[in-house]
Amino acid sequence: MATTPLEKWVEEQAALTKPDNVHWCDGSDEETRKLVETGLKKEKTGKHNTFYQLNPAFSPNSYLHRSHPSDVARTEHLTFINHPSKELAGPNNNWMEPSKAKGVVNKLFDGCMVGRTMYVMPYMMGPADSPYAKPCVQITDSVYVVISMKIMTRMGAFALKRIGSSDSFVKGLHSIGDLDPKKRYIMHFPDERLVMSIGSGYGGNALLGKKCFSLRIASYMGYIEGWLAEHMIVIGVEDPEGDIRYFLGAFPSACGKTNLALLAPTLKGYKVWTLGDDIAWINVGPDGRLYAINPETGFFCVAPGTSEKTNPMMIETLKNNKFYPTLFTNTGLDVRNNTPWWEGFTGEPPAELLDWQGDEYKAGTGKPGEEKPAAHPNSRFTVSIYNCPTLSKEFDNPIGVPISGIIFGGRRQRTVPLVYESFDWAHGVFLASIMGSETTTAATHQVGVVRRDPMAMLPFCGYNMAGYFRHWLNFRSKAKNLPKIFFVNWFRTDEDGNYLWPGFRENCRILKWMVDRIKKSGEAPRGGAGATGGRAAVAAGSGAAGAKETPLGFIPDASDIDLSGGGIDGNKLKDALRINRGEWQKEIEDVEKFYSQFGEALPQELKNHLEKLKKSI
Ligand code: OXD
Ligand code: MN
Repeated sequence: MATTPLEKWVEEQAALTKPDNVHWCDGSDEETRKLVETGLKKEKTGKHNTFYQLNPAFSPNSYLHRSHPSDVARTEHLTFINHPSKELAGPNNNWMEPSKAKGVVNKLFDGCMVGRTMYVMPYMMGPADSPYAKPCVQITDSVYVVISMKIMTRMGAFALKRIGSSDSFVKGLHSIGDLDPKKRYIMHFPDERLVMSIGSGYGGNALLGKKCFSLRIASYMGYIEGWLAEHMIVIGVEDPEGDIRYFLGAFPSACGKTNLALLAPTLKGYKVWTLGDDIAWINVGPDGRLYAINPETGFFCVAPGTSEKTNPMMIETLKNNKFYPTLFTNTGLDVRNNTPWWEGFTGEPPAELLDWQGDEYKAGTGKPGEEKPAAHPNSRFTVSIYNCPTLSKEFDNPIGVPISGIIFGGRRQRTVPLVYESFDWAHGVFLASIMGSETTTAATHQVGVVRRDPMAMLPFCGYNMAGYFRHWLNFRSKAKNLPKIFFVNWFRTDEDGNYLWPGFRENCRILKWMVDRIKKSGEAPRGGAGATGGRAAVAAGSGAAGAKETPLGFIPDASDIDLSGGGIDGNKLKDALRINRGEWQKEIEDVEKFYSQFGEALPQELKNHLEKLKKSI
């Protein structure tokens, strides 16, 4: 007999989905071990085993998972934000009237767990003792999802304790259903703090603490409550004096976000400390500055391209498996070594290789449409952040870290300079609102076309983006000593399509320029001796941290970037820093089209900035 709102909710979901058993997860290591064992045997629900044990000499406690071939990425066209009004969902979201949406999914949930076990997972997003953390409960019928959530969140009885007899917890109901894409929906009900997801086991669709709650629902909660939930990495950059400044970084999927979060700098004396690679919750802290926590405890990363060269710290993270299982999803399998393999991991494919569907690997012809990768381009690994050798000692700090800089980036071959800095907060919000990026495979849409992706939040903002932009602008009066706002594009190419900037570990040189800009403006690092108050006017040009004023903001000269010991071509760097005015005229037309969807709701201040940019370009 249910006595608390939580028990009552679980009872109702069990009555709807009709599982054979209900298992309340305690989040213990013993439970994890038993569930992995279950996954190593055949589950009744799928053709494949859930997990295949990989070579412990490569990474202890690691498993390969092969998904249904149609279930390999987020499905944005089946993702809905069901506010009572369409206006509140905005042109940036799919919308259904809430009771209609419930009708659609309730039919699919009805009896979907017959013959299966229902797992009830109490978990926290954020450190359990953080005032900014949120208690949640997700129900699922997938062992893969339970193990993934165990890696990605803080799961256990402490979440139950925090919920107690209250009704204030975030609810997630998930079933893989029959994995039929025609019966797949990811439905969000922001008013009820509820997500209902059926028909997919893919991370972004099925780990409901991640994109669904920590971005879509949480961004709306932040709008109401005065904070921000953002698609951002959190890092600390340590300089040779040992001072650490914290940055946030927003990039659309597969733009090098994780590589930046675990950067191993090539510049002597610099270190990057990792706090998060995907999501940041940002609050105004006790001293009025912005503070960020990462609500997650793991990485869910694109595997292809990850190597000793591109991300040595991530390779160490994968091999350094101490606490939790590590999952590899839809990678290839090196049969002789029983290790995962993906394009870009090592030079040549191994001699005996299975592709991501478990078939013998046969290289394609290489013609467009006929490439046959061994690993799915959106294959992933799920690994605990506590394995990370560069994990910041502030990671579990309940109030998070004070933010000195925010970096926005995208993938643009021709248009966007390598780095620039906004004139001020509002100008930075404007520039972030017009961000665009060439698309990748993390969501199922066409690859390689530019899509506008403000703050890298287009697929994740749980309400009308016009209101979201206004919310960002309002931090001017809510917070003190706002961070500087920077923009980067690691992907600028020459006429022949060759990259102009080496990227990866060399990106530390751009971070150094940012740190110098912050230092020059008079901000002290955390715990540093200098004043944290009023920012001195930033002189343009000349010397360390130099920059010149351009229509886009402050842009460094090639000579302002520290190229010591790197063998980096200064002429190419010059090209990478150039504003391509012809491209920007096209860009502005595209932005005008994007802005027009928001009509009158779009803040006038942003329209003014666009007019100004148009004139000066
Ligand atoms: C992700 C994404 O999975 O942004 O992080 O798609
Ligand atoms: Mn992401």
